[in-house]
Amino acid sequence: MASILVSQDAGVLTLTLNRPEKLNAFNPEMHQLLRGAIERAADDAAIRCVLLTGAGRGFCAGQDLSERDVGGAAPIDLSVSIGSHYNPLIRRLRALPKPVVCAVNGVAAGAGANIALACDLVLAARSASFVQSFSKIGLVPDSGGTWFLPRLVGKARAMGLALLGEKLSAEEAERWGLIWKVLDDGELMPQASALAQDLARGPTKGYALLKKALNASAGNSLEAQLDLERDLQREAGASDDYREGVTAFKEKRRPEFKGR
Ligand code: T3D
Repeated sequence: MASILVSQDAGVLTLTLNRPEKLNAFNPEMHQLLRGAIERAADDAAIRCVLLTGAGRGFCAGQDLSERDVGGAAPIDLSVSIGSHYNPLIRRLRALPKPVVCAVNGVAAGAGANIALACDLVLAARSASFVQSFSKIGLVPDSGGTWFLPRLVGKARAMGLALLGEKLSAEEAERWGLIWKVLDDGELMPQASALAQDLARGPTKGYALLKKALNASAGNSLEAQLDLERDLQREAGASDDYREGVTAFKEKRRPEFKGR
């Protein structure tokens, strides 16, 4: 079985992490397949939203630790794995000019938790949980964790999550503003798919621009952000979808966006 399942329907590319016996922990093949799928999503105009989820009872347990040989005396350089796999994945998810919905179906641990946080809209099953498990094995939160966490939940909670490595329930994650919404387990995939299909019918170009603006804001002054908004609005205003949106509003009908 492939370690990533890929399906496409109604403008949505669904990517399912598929190593359920390891709670969908990452190995090199999984990184490679996920990379190819996200590149396809970027290049194919028919794909207007990506939905990421996991097979089985977990979402993703981060790096597959059974692949790490820590028995010898030779120094271990994890920067190679981070630099060649995890960092490019986070950059690709953030830069993808289409919305990425993450349906966290179960435990999301280590890099698995932070990959979820790198997505644009995070939904979680009520039974799911988030664990910054890195400190339990002597590591530092990676895959953007030290950037996302303090921005999403503040430094005190980020520090608690990182130092203690305790499970945070999906409900608590929602209350803390770490994720968008918690859903009953049986509702997660139907609602995540419906949401992804709605987004796939939306103004894709506008979504890409708003994603760029929000992702840039954490590093910008208000002055710089106002200038960026002006420039992105120039682009959005030149899109077919803007014309369609305003026309549909005036004609009191639903807009039919083409994504450009
Ligand atoms: O190395 C590099 O490239 C650097 C990059 C690092 C990025 C990282 O992600 S580092 C963090 C790695 N991940 C972890 O430390 C999480 C390890 N897993 C856990 O702490 C727990 O499994 C969970 C909290 C995620 C879930 O706990 P629980 O009790 O629900 O499940 P379990 O019984 O622990 O796990 C079920 C099976 O999945 C089990 O296999 P078994 O005994 O039934 O054959 C377990 O070994 C396996 N599993 C879970 N996580 C991993 C894993 N196998 C390999 N790698 C894992 N990360």
